[in-house]
Amino acid sequence: MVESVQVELDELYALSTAILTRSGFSGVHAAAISKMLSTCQLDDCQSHGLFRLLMCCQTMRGGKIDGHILPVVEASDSAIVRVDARGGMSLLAVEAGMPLLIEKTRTYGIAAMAINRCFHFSALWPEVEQLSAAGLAGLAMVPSHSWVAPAGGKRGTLGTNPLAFSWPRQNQTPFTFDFATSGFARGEIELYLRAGKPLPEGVAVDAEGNPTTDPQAALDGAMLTFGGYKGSALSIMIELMAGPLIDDLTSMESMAFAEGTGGAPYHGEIILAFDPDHFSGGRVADNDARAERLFADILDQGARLPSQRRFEARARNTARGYVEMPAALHAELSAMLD
Ligand code: NDP
Ligand code: PYC
Repeated sequence: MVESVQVELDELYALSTAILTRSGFSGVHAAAISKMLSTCQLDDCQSHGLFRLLMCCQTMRGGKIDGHILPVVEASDSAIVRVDARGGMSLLAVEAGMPLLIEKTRTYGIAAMAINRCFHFSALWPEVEQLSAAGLAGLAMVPSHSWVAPAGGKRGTLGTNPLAFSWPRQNQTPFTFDFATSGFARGEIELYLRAGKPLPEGVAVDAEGNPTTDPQAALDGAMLTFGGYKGSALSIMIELMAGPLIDDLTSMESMAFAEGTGGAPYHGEIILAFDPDHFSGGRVADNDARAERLFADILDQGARLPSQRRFEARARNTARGYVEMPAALHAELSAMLD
């Protein structure tokens, strides 16, 4: 049983910005990162909430990131928005390009944002939910480091490669999912290690390629994709779409670039956006109702929609004014300011 502490919502952002600025990030980078981390923590996303401050600080110590550089949005008259993060953290680049992505999607019906040369550590759902909040459907993907073996292999080639999708709904929280294409996110395995808990079967192999439930052996060996060859194929697609397609690094290349310094992977990100007004031949209301019948039939069976747990956590934590997080993590983060 992991001992937890209650942390007031105001403290999340303040603790995060204080740690990041002390670590060497500029005020604007610290603000963008802290907004992401406290948003995730509010929704009880433990693996990509304030826990990821440790990865951000390790990235700074690794010496390859520029904690002050500002992204540049490149001019273009096509449906593609290109943002050069110039070796900084991804989140300011997303903020810089998102308004133009939304504008171009409304103009063309479909548009894409390619972010290049960014360090990336975060969840993707807050990004695709900016699109669904604007009435658009969004799909985002990134590679990471080559920690994950392809189906049938036993050596890390692929990243944990998250895929996120969000679909706008009238007067409701959106339909959103966001998951690693590895069976477990690496952050989740790190949390198992910290909690002293064994992994479930089928998540990883050790350095000799034997199945393991030991989190440290999994981190030292290779992680496995979810769904066997199906998750493996999706993961390869993400390598291609957020790597060579947008002229950026694969997870293997990101790992080589890191030269063992640890911290966040360095690569690109692609975000695709779709405007239902352009696709639905003017029958948006009919198509909204069709989507709602689909969701209703799922819920009717007692199944839940992805992100339902997250939205419930947000409502609960907002109402009570605090989140719960592992006491050891909170103590470790607080000690970083001593
Ligand atoms: P999870 O396995 O925790 O959850 C994946 C998704 O499935 C969520 O949308 C979740 O909704 C939903 N879900 C879970 N259980 C059910 C269920 N029983 N029925 C329906 N839906 C369900 O995600 P991961 O651990 O794989 O990833 C966690 C985060 O890590 C993601 O935000 C991802 O972006 C991030 N990540 C980032 C990486 C990077 O390189 N930047 C790499 C890998 C991961 P709910 O939240 O409501 O439970
Ligand atoms: O949890 O797999 C992960 C991860 C990689 C980069 C950031 N998070």
